[in-house]
Amino acid sequence: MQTPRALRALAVAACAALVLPVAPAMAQTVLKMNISVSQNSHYGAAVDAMAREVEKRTNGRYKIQNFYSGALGAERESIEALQVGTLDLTLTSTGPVPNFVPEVAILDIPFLFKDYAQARATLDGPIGQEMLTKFPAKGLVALAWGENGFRHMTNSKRPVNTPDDLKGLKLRTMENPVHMQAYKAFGIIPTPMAFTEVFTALQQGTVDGQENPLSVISAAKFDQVQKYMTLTGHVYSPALILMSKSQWDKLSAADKTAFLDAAKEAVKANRARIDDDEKKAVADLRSKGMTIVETVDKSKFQTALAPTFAEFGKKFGQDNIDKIRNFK
Ligand code: EAX
Repeated sequence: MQTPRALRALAVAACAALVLPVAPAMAQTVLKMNISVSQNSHYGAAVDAMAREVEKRTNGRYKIQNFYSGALGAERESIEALQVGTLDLTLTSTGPVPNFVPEVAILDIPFLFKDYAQARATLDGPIGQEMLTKFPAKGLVALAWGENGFRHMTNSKRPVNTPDDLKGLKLRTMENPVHMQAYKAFGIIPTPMAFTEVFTALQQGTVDGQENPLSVISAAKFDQVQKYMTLTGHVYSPALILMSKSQWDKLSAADKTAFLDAAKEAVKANRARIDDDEKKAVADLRSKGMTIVETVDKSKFQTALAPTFAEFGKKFGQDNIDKIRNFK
């Protein structure tokens, strides 16, 4: 039997419920972000930082759910999904990007960037920022330049000390026209393939080798399917944090700023992880059984590419190439 006291309390609560407005539960929008490599990587560090920062800077109104190792598709598929709005965000290499925004292709020319500092300064500077303005017309918003890293050659056949050692190797490449054109000049048989298929292709010998930055070679455990690596550093591979324009257009001005600031923090985490991988990965991969050629005469590889550089000069304009190469 309820006491008079309890009954009174109940009556008061009922009245309050009728009179006082109930604070609406805070609406939270969950956005999906997909990457091609594992969480324990330079991309995983970036997108996890992005998720933390977005939730913090929007007071929980936006939450990013991250998908790793190409769970929602490889890089080109992710970009297509952003365009049709079935995916919200991705961190992708520039590999497949020229298929969508051709102006970016120039960045994939071999030996264009001298080192990480010069590459980062160029992308964070007017040349890189101007390129980001080309994306909205393709249904994409480029929030920031991330990084994949300087790419190196691996294979299962033989050590590579000079370009001649590359002749006849069937090498997986990104779906990138500039890379494929250049690698042909080395006598490589370029085999474009989505990243999500590479480990199996190496394991089954469908291809002899591949080329990627140390961060990717480590994260993807390519030491398990590749015997030889040479630190060619033949291409600097930028990356991009992309958002679907349809999702971006729904953001308030304040939330647009929050996403841009979060992307900046993501890039800091991305580059810091790469700096760390660059220090540790060679010893780690060697300890796992890889035979690694650390010092190569890069001028030999550049000489082998001379005819292709001339073609790139015509295609992109030598002055545009020099502007990037000489940017400080
Ligand atoms: O962006 O496809 C590649 O080789 C890329 O380097 C990888 O997906 C990370």
